[in-house]
Amino acid sequence: MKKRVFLSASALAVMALSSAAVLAQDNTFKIGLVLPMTGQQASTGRQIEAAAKLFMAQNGDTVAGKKVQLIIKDDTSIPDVTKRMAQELVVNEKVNVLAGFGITPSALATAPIATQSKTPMVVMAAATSSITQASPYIVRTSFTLPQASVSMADWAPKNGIKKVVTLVSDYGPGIDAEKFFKDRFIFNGGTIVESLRVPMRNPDFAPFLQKVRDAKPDGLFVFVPSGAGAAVMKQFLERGMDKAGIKLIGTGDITDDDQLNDMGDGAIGVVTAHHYAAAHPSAMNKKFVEAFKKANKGMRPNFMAVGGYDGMHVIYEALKASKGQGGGDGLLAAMKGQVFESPRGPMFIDAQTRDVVQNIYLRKVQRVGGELHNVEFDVIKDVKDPGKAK
Ligand code: VNL
Repeated sequence: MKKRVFLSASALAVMALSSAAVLAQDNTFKIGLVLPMTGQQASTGRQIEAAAKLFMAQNGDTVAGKKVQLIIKDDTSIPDVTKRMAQELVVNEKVNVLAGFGITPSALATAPIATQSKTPMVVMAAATSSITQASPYIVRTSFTLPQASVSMADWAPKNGIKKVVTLVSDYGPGIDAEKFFKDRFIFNGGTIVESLRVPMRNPDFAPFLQKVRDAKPDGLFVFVPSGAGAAVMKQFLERGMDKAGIKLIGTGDITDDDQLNDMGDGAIGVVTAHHYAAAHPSAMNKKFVEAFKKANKGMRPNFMAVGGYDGMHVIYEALKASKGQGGGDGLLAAMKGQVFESPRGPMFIDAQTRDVVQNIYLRKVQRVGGELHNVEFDVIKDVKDPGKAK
């Protein structure tokens, strides 16, 4: 009799303990942020991490009664590593959301994990059009290369740039940039003289730029991933290509706000199309840039940072709306169709495509208050990903 009482008491104690553990578990909301923190794409990881932390500092870490926990993993931008880390985050950490993804191959490698585990996957950086089609659990807060490239292909021929050589990084986003720029530019009466592709890892731009010089186009359209723009700019200027009358144009990845200020006066006048500039003149963006710089020893936010900041916004709002009910599917449903003001301007997550609809700005590099900036001079409003129409 005594023994039985003892047993049930201890059984009760075990039950109480385990339900306390369950409660603790239920009360945390885990975001697994997989980013390239080292290696060639480290600036992307650094920008997104800083932005995610700023968002949490500004909005608190308790949402819908849950304690939000950010778990950051460095995938060194190797897709197999990204996938393994995402798997560990889902299986061991039981994360509620996967987020980050610096490059397209990393996002594509992880898509099956999101699908199998029904975990929403917020792509904050990678920008190849097809990514959102790789899993119904993917939501994107960055941009797509077709959005920026088509806008550039409409601007260039109206501004005296009729013969163009394209130069892109030889992988997903570069191939999107080349194709969507080319098709629209030709449709608008322009001529593509040559299309060059450079390796994604450790590119040497010199031999390619020599070819461009010899081809004497009106313009050179470039896409390289964030972090590689400064090298292109340096070699373009060293070869005197600007003086030879070749206009450098591209997506905003080449005049990345993370590097632009160190590119020198040679960058002045370069026109690009993109969704975010640190110089975007809105009250919200001014506050964002100021707070970001203050929290990060003067570092200027770039388009990667805004993708991370808005990704956190989408996650927080989804958690509030679903009140943490309904698991991954509940969260995903609450991410679709969100409309809000971002530091970049108005932003909308298309419920059908789960992709971002946003303004694309035409910007020209200018010196403003002693710093080089992408200064917006025109806007194409509410651009859907042109890649989805196909
Ligand atoms: C990608 C696209 C990566 C644009 C980038 O920088 C970028 C990508 C790291 O999809 O891989 O600027």
